[in-house]
Amino acid sequence: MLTRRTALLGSAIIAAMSYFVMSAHAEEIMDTSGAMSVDLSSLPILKHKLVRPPFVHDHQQVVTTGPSLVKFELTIIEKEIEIGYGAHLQAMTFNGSIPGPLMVVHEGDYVELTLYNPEDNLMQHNIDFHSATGALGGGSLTLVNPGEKTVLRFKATRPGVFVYHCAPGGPMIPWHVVSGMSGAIMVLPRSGLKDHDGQPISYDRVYYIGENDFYIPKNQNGDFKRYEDIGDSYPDTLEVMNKLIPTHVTFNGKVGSLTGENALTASQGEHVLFVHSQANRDSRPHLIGGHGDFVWETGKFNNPPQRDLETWFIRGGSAGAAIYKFLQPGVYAYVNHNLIEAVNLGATAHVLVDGEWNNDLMEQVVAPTAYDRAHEGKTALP
Ligand SMILES: [Cu+2]
Repeated sequence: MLTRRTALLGSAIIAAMSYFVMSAHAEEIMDTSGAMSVDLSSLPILKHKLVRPPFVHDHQQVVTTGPSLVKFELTIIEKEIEIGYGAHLQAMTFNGSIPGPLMVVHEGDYVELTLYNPEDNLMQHNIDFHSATGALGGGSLTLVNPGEKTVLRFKATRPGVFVYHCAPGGPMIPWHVVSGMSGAIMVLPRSGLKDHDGQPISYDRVYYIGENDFYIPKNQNGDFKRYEDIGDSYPDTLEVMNKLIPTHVTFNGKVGSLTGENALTASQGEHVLFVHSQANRDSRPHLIGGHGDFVWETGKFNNPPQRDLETWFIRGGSAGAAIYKFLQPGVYAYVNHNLIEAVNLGATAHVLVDGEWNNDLMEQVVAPTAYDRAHEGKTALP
């Protein structure tokens, strides 16, 4: 029987070993000490305070200036989070939210991230930006022990929406990711988004939906188990993870985090940009009652958007973006259209849209009512 102490020790050893394997190679092939220094002192500096998803910090869609140095800060927080259906996750998070916040910059900007790993955390962490070039996306330059911070700068050379996630080496990587350590960055073209014909398009609102698959162990009675801390949860969680059957598939870290009182809102006629990331597993967003007017399924804005989609595909390890102009008022469900995952495992959001109903697009011609049984079955095929 594993005690908390041995579990912790075990995972610390695994973390140390996998880091050793990775860093031994990294040191052989990647010596950054002799590299030419880059003078960015003439660049304007932008500092953005990150906000909790589904919301996104204020930003311009189009910029007419040259590149900026854009500074962000992330603090890694390990804590227990109730994720729904009576389950608690020993979570590892960027800034305390699942997913971590969406960062927005423009193509050509320099992104400077200060990453804090507070002293009361138990684990080593780092960050791999899929939008960055080299050094495992920054992962091999940002490994921080509890009590340490690090600063990474990279140039955002490719426009699009990209995942970032923790990747501290070996078996720690999937565990940290399915414990909540992922988020996304949006690198906008400097001249803004373009439609299929290269014409400018903009959005009135943006929401960031991070999808997660969670693997919460159960006891012999089928009840979800709770753990003292992150290390305590590791051995059982690994066993569930390796079977690849999630107990939860959620948007924004919790069943119901974007429904009911937490539903997204929009107004008829508004163009809403949905950024959807999944760092670990495939997904298939669908807006029930609406469409994807312009969809960058792979999330990369140098490719023309697809139009009029009903459902789009988010590959595990990527983020996608979709713009929809809401044409009717009402409640829309934004789901992962694996409906078992949407309805039974949690991957559902709601969008409440105000406005005036348009009978030209849809009308209830006859409300549900009893009918003359004599006509029953007349339309059935032979
Ligand atoms: Cu981590």
